[in-house]
Amino acid sequence: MSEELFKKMAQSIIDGDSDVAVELANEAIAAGIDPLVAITDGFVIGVNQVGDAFACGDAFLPELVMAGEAMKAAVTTLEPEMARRGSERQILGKVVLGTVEGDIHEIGKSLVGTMLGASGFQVYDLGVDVSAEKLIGKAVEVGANIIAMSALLTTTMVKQKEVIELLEQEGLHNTIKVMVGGAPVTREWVGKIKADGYSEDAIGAVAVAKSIVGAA
Ligand code: B1M
Repeated sequence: MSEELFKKMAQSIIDGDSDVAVELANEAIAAGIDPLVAITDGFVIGVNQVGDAFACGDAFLPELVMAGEAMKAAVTTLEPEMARRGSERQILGKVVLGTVEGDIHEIGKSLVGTMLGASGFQVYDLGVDVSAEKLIGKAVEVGANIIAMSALLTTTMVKQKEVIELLEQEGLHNTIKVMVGGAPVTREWVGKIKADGYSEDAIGAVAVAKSIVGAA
């Protein structure tokens, strides 16, 4: 039964149909399906398909925009349930989160924020297109343990490097650690820019954040 639902979820994103995507997300909650599984086995399959079609010229920007909107609507519907399921309530650390400057992809970043929040981190989500100065300024203001940055474009990944360089220049990298992620980010890149943690997905991001604050 879930398989059928997951297929419909993927199709709702391919169709760019936000109403159907929200309906299916609510159906998953009512059926007791883990919201993260609904995202990864259902909705993400559709958004990846649209992304691949866009990359090879079989889909165009309007389709990408509509798929993104439907994806966002589905994830926003599932987020409260994800947060509700988070069992750990003790504050493990403070995380300042954002998508890097020049980059407006927000869905994966928000998912990482929700998972971190549900796992006991206090998350300050600064949104998308966030400059190095804003990320570092907020981290200093709230006494954050971690700056977490998402980048979805090969052209904006370099901003992750700039944040780390600025932290080092200001002598703050010892106290504020950096986690990075996003589709184009690789382990090789993480090593090159001297980030303190990297994960491929939102679940892994929780484990990485815990290990950074010594709560693993
Ligand atoms: Co854009 N886009 N997009 N897009 N878009 C990509 C990323 C692309 C790969 C599509 C493609 O060509 N195949 C391509 C990038 C190519 C490249 O540089 N390598 C691309 C492009 C080219 C563009 C534009 C330049 C298009 C244009 O205007 N010509 C433009 C750029 C705008 C900008 O940012 N300045 C653009 C715009 C958009 C929309 C606005 C239309 C829309 C975003 C809507 C929104 O976010 N509200 C959009 C979408 C939807 C996509 C795809 C299809 C889907 C992204 C997504 O939401 N995935 C994407 C193709 C793809 O990824 N398959 C694509 C679902 C999400 C759950 O996954 O974000 O990867 P993801 O997050 C994952 C992991 O990466 C990880 O965990 C998450 C959950 O598992 N993760 C972290 C993410 N951040 C993390 C941080 C961590 C740890 C893990 O620690 C800190």
